[in-house]
Amino acid sequence: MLAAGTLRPGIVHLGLGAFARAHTAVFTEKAMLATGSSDWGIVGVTQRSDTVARQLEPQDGLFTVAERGSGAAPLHVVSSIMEAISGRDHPETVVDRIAAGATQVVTLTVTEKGYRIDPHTGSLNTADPQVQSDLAGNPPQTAIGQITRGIQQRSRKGGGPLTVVSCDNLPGNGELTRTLVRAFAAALPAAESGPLLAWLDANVTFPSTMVDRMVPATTSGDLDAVEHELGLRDEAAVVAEPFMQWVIEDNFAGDRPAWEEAGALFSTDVAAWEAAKLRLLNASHSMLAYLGLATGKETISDAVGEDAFRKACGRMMAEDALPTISLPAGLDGGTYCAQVLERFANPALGHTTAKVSSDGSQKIGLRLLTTVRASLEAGREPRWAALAVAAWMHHVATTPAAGLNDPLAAELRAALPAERSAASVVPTLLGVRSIFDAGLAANTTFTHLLTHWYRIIDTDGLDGLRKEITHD
Ligand code: CS2
Repeated sequence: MLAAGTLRPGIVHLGLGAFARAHTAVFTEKAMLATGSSDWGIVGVTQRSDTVARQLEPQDGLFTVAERGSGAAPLHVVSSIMEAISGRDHPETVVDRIAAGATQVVTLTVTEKGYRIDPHTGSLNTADPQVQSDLAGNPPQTAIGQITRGIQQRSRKGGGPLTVVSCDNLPGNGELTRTLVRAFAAALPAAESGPLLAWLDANVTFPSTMVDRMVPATTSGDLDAVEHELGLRDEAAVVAEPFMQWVIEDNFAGDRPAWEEAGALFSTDVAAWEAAKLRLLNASHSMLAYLGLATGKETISDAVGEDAFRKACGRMMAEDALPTISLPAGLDGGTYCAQVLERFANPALGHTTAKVSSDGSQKIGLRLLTTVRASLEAGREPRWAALAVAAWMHHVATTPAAGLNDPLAAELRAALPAERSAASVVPTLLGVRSIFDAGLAANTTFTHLLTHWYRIIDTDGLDGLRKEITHD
């Protein structure tokens, strides 16, 4: 453990959820311990609620990581977080911390929807009311608003260079974050945007990364189990699988932690790592979540325990996704897919299908439709990826309004027809332009596949799926 009171605040982390605590905070602690440095203390910022900040505050930022599954390490208390701030309640403090001289790096895990992307332009959604409020000069509530205002204050103080490291499951997450931050800066009054953009372009870099670790939501049962083992109640404890991976583009404007000492890989090929992870691991994860929900499977390990679903995932990865990606050097496709299925099967993790199903409107485009488009363009039928998309459609059409955990829930519900058959649901949801482009929606191969699978899920359920998947 790092000695209490010795840390200096080198990193501001936006989005202090369970993932960040089990991934970014662990890598950073390991890097400091390996190099004897204390310069990379993390100032953690919660985004939408202050819960984690309130939990960590009386614990001096300390929290436990409980690994679950074969090869799990003993409980580990992580000591790299030196301050936890509620970004909702103290946005100005967040801006100050980003502008502070000691801060060299901003990391972020705010999930796909946290970026406020306009799906039609791929840039910042300036119609979003919170983005508008941030642009109007109110204390910034969005991650992009906080970063840009922090950079602005830093530039005005004549501060040093800064590196912004996105750690979310988005392709080209560094370049994307740069685009969004620049779009925010460009939308400010000209007297502000000119100098800000010039400073930003000269002093701030945005490396891309690929992050990987399965981290379920912590349950009260997990907290009790940790208390039993630790002898202390830790309200901020997180559970995670033993596996963890971080691939980072080495494009830092200033100094950085020696994350490679903690097992991170610095690579010039992050895009290939990210595409492989999204189209293989995350795509299968979503497939299992929606098929699992349709057939009463509570966890991902239950879902992958169903032979037919395991087979469907395997075939989606091998037949649909793999031919659409160029794997990075050092990654063997077959081994990776087998390892992914084995990780999903971890019975101790308790990763719920409900949790992985959340925010589908933000995920299926990146995880599944990329494969669908590339396959269709190459003249192949994306049979298995279409099954996953049909399962998502079924989830949207059959989940009661209040239960649909998705930022587009209202729009999706409003689009749905009163009569919910394959023939009505599939074309209606294909009409949601923020998810499906017109070309994809008009593609008859894709529409037929979706209708075929939707019908089986909806009318024949698990038995029908078993028959269709295994006889094929
Ligand atoms: C999951 C991911 O919830 C989800 O959408 O697919 O959070 C997944 O567990 C991680 O990306 C694994 O690295």
